[in-house]
Amino acid sequence: MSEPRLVVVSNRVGPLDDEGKAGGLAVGLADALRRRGGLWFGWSGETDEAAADGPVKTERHGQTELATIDLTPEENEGFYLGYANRSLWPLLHYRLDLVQFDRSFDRVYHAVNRRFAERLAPLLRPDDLVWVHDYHFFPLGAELRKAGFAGRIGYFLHIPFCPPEIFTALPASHDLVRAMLAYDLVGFQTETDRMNFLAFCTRELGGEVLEGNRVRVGDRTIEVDSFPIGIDAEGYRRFAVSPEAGEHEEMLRDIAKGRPLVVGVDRLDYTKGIVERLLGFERLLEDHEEMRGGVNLLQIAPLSRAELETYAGLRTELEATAGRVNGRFATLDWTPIQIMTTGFTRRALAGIYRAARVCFVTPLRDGMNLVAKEYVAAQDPTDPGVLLLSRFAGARAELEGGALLVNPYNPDTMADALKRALTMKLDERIERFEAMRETVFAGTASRWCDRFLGALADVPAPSQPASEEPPVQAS
Ligand code: GDG
Repeated sequence: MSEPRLVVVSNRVGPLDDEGKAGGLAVGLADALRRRGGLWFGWSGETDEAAADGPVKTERHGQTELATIDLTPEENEGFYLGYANRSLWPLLHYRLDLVQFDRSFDRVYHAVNRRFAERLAPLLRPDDLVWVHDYHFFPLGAELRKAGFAGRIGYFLHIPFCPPEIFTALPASHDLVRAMLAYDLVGFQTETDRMNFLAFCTRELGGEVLEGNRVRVGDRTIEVDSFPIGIDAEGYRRFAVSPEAGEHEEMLRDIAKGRPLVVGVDRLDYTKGIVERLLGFERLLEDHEEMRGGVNLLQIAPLSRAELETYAGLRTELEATAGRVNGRFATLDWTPIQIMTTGFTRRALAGIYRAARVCFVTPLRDGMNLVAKEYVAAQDPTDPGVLLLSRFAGARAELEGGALLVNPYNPDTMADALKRALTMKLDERIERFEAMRETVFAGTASRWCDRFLGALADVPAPSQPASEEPPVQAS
């Protein structure tokens, strides 16, 4: 029997080529679809007053079809900029202080999910495996059921799932999680996220955790598991030895004149702890006089969601902090911090990673953080750099054997870890790198995809009644 067709739904679709843009989700999915083929459905990125009646635009790339629809300007405001990025994004990253709730966002979010489902349903075949991604589409599965699709639907959340104490601040939090029960399989990045979700199902919805990674709420039983996302590690390693990477590596080494380079790479987002990182670097220069004039920090931070005030404010704060630290410590021939808000190609980025003695990854909260994995994959095994990793990144669970863990809220621990990384001997660097290399090269994007789709294909057919198995002890 041939493999069922894969249908992926995510907010943005493509690109399928290996250049990619800043953003972890597209990178992982493009890899999966390039290998397996299928249909990728989502928003075109365009807004149009007449979008509600607009066509589904399709493009074929080999075995993969891209299908997109437009949003109206009102939908862009309420669904994407509003509910997804002003309410859910900060909430799920534990930032209640930044959350904005507005009942018009809520209404538009649900209406857009309904319209996506209604436009997608006629394109589906009964035996398709439908895989829905991320916080833009919590209720999409329930809407697809209403539109008549009875096949298997899986859901994967790329960002953290916060504890119920925080999630319940969302008006209609119960309805949103109940809607998620329409999926057959719900996947998270880490065990922590999975346990937070199960805690919501049991404590808030009166559900029971069953054997075999399942939870039952009312008459629905679904499977809930963690699937840490990875990268195309071998592809990234090859990028790192490409001529384009080599040029960037060499250029950076020339500019640094023998000083070690610390690099940060993130979409400009408040969850990434970029300002906190700069404060950690400042503390290094403050407390360790011998480091002054002897190390450079390069922060690559392509602009993201720039229409939102919080993001514009973050850019101002970042530039002001870098300016202040530079003003405080710079000499005629040395500027400690360089910030770039323009992006690079992935090959160039791989060369930058390879030139960097330290990669400084300090999110305040992060679903996974692919930059940490890319840095490891890009290193020269005979002279690898050191990864400084926030204890609040999902990647911590897999990389803590080799990374130096830091608390981004504490500049002192960041300064100490930087000092340790910058003075670390080659044999310890190699040992730490080896501990991470194995994980990064084994837990690839392809493996993530295969594990998720394997689990989805194995769930009992959705039409079967809920199982009668006894509960295990609730979390
Ligand atoms: C979400 C979750 C989760 C960055 N600058 C450039 C560039 N990038 C690429 C990186 C990396 C990607 O963007 C960023 O991925 P992250 O995982 O670090 O973060 P998010 O964008 O927030 O992704 C995250 C991820 O989804 C996957 O599930 O890990 O926790 O928040 O690939 O290399 N790429 C290019 N030029 C740049 O300047 N080409």
